[in-house]
Amino acid sequence: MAHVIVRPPWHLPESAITPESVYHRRREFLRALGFVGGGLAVGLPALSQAAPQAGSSPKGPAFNPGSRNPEHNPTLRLSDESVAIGYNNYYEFSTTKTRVRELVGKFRTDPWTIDVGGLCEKPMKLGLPDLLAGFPQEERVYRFRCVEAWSMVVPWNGFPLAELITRAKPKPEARFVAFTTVLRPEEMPGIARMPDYPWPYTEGLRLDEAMHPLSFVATGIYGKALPKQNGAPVRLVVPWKYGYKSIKSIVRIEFTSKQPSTLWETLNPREYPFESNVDPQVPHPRWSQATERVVDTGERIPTLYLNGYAPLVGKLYPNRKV
Ligand SMILES: Nc1nc2c(c(=O)[nH]1)N[C@H]1C(S)=C(S)[C@@H](COP(=O)(O)O)O[C@H]1N2
Ligand SMILES: [Mo]
Repeated sequence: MAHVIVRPPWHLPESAITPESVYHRRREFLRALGFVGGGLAVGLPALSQAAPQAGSSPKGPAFNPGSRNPEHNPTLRLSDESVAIGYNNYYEFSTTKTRVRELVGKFRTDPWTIDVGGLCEKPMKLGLPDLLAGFPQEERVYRFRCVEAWSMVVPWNGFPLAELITRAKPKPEARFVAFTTVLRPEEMPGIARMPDYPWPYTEGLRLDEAMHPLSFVATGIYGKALPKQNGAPVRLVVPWKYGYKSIKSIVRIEFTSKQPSTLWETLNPREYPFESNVDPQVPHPRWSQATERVVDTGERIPTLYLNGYAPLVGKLYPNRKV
């Protein structure tokens, strides 16, 4: 009962928050986000100078972006980097997307350790250098679809989650993988504002979903180490599921036999069920999922089943009911 008392402004469709007209021109959109001051008409290069990032990249081992894997969406137009790193859902800091990067200053992301354990033969503790040097790095362009009905196209740097899982050697009883975000209320001002949330942020996948070659461990974005607001130093990216499955700033990966609980499913299982595949035919209880707003252009486009990844991952869901 504790977790349903608060009714914060979570997960409203974008159209409910901001008038459509704001999105019709990019410059106006960026102004709405606070990227443009004083009504000056400035171009994008000037914009990024005008908006230095409070959430800069973490210090630490040399970041290696790898080279772009041409198999993934080679023809998609990338979203503006300034939007991807300035329009963030990270509730540990703020529920206001444009505020997150202003509030990450105290968050320490170096040193960092991921504890891999549970039902596996080779539990491990992995530091960021282990992740950067111990796995084959590459860049992948992925569609990214938030449950709130907006989307981006983002180049992530990192490696397939399957590489890490294989190394941990899950036991035969392992059927799920549970992920946990770091819990540091002293550095994360949003936590105290939402005391009824079941922190830390948790997420999970079936083991076969986690082993799918599309499931990605990201340490970078746009060829640079992840900014704190995007989940530094390491996060998950599951491009065929709603964005909240792509958990940020991971400290624990655990193999389990039972389906793990997740923050969003605990808060509201009807709206945020464990599976949470992108599906235009399954509306959110409070809004349609048939279309999505491309965040940087304002264009509205149809949403694709499994976010366009059905040819690759559709066979994981033979019993889809629509
Ligand atoms: N720990 C944590 N991970 C999180 C979230 C969060 O609030 N906390 N928000 C999720 C949601 S709703 C989305 S849409 C994406 C946003 O990722 P981005 O800010 O890099 O675009 O992160 C996901 N991962
Ligand atoms: Mo989201």
